[in-house]
Amino acid sequence: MSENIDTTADGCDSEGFPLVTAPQPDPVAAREEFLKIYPDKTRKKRAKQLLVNSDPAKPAEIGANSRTIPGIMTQRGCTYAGCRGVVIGPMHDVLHITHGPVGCSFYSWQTRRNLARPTPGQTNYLQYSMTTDMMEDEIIFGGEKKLAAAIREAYRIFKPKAIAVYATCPVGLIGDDIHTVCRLAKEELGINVFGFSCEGYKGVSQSAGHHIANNGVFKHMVGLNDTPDEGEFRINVFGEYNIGGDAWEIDSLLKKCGIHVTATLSGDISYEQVTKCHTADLNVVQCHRSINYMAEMMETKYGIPWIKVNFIGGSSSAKSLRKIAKYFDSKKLTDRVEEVIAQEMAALRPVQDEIKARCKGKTAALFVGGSRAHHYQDLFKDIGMTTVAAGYEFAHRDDYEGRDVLPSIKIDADSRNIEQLNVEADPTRFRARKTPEQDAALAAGGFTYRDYEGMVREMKKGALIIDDISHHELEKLIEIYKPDVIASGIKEKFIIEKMGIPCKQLHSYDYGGPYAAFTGAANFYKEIDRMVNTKVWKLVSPPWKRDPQTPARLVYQPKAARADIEEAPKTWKAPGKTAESLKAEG
Ligand code: CFM
Repeated sequence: MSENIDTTADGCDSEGFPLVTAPQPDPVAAREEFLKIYPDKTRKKRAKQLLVNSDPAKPAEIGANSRTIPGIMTQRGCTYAGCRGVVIGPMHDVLHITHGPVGCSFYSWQTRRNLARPTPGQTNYLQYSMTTDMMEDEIIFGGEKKLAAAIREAYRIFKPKAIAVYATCPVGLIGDDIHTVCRLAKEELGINVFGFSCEGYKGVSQSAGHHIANNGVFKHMVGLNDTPDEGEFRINVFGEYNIGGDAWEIDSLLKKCGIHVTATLSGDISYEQVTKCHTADLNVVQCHRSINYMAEMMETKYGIPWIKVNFIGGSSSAKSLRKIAKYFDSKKLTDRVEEVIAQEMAALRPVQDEIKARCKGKTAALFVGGSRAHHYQDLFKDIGMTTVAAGYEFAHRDDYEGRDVLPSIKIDADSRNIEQLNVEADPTRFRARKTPEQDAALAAGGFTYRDYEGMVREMKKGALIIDDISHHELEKLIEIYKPDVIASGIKEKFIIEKMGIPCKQLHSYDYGGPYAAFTGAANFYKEIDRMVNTKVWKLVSPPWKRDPQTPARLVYQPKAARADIEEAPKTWKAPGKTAESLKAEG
């Protein structure tokens, strides 16, 4: 089989990683430099989360999915964000009601760019931000009545097929029983109404919200409609949320190959599609972190196996298509997949070659969520760039080290807080998709199920792996490594740019995308080419260089080194304010 993206021929080392042009720092010394500022206890904890990839074949144990130390500026979000915002939020005809103060709803509304384009006749509620708008009264006397009224009102106006209710922090604190309210509303209205106890504080990050969302979708939606879609080679695409239109790219690629997608969870998906997704014959998992729970539960209950795929990057997309074809073991599908890969690569290769000539030898660092920091490394590699440092915000050890470490992951109090559903095979609907003989033949051909090997194995020896990176570490990384581009989120984007490095926002893509599949890969190459080959970032002069007294420079430093900035708060004045007016304001 021909390899479509040639990363080993020009400018690569013996392991196939692109050669880096600029001299690179010693990662062990860099790590020491990152850590030395911290007080002892903090340093001890951060040391477990900040590793040098000394042996990619045997990933070292990383401290992941643990609480962020107070005082550290983290990129993380909350449990509510992971549940309402990430996993269920993109379902376009489920009406989502946030039970809480108005801010939680407003700030979880649409900024993630999970796009939807419902077919005629379907509804799209994504442009609405619905909340019970809890006020002091409800916090003191309880918010259940207001929630029941909100559900009735929403039903009267919109007549949705399903309403999902999300609990925010105060709801958990005052003890509103949202599940009873939902059950009564379901009986009264005759539609599906269900709630999620996804209070922001429930877990150490949004990761807990993913798990809570998976449980709720599995309990309340999956399996309600047993009518399978027509179409051959039926699969579900899991962990793809259609940011900037990615799911549409993947859909149309699969369609060209003759593969039918029953449901994408949850990018641009309807309620109906979720209810029948248990009728498909294979689950392919893109974002392992957010949806591995669902893949596992569906395999246990309905017998649908799952495999890991990655449609980010040209070579990764080709590999994923071939893996799906191998599973279905059909000559027709295999031939079609090869034809499509050949066509897509014929269009992508000239773009890739042209851009690679300008980008090769450059470096990138990625700090994103729970899967992109890994997947997007393939796109950089496609154009001859090397990832010198990467890390997730909230992923678990298996996303770094591979699923074989799962049995050794310690369950701590924070993880125990999240319900683990007890799932069994469905007495009538469990159907093994392959016979033991077929599975044995697949295994003999090198095919593996449930096969996420994690980020570390695919990174270069000596690269830095940093979990839940802090702002201090990010600044140090820029100072020491000077990567050509950093892919991360909105919270640190402007710090990075002010330090003279272009930043590709990989959560909502700024206003770009799609980046998935072959067409998306071309979009990404072009954008990175523009970013790393412009001089504009080198011309930026950040405020703290013009005025070293700027309070933004007030980082923690050992006392002796702090003398020069100690004076800053006394001399700095807010713009337009005098010392007198500040005094008057107290
Ligand atoms: Fe999965 Fe995501 Fe991600 Fe994620 Fe996210 Fe996202 Fe992300 Mo932002 S589900 S883990 S919680 S791929 S919203 S679409 S970009 S942090 S890397």
